[in-house]
Amino acid sequence: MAMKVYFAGSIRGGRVDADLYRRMIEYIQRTDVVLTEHVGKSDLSLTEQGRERDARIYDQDTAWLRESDVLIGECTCPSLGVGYELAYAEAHGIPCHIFYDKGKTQLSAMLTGNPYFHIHPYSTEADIYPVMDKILGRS
Ligand code: 6K6
Repeated sequence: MAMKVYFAGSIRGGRVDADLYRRMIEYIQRTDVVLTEHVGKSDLSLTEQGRERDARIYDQDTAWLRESDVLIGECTCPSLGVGYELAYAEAHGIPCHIFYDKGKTQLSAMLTGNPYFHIHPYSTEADIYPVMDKILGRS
């Protein structure tokens, strides 16, 4: 059965890796469902929406998190929102897989130091996809 995947990637933290997020999302979507497809879109709004509209984003995203089978995060670009989502997922027992480009960043010790998280440093984008296959039970 298709897995429900919560894909987490930086939005207001910076969109430098948005194209990578889109490719990772498309790869997951070959067999599984991505609840957060918007994270890979190039045209999404980065500006603060006001407390009320942001509250709707928070309510929707936390509902999706609770119903997801797994969180896959791309964490090369640091994001407060993604950090929050990881802690929220842990609190709800959702398995979390974190990818980051080890040539570009060093992950926070609050992630690498927590054995709950499955951490996947990579050197090139091509390294990501075989690991993703394992996470999604394709190999
Ligand atoms: C509307 C349509 C597309 O984007 C929007 C408005 N913003 C957000 N919509 C949905 N989820 C969001 C939005 N802003 C942040 N998030 C969630 O936080 C995503 O699930 C990302 O994984 C994470 C990014 O956090 P920041 O701190 O980098 O924004």
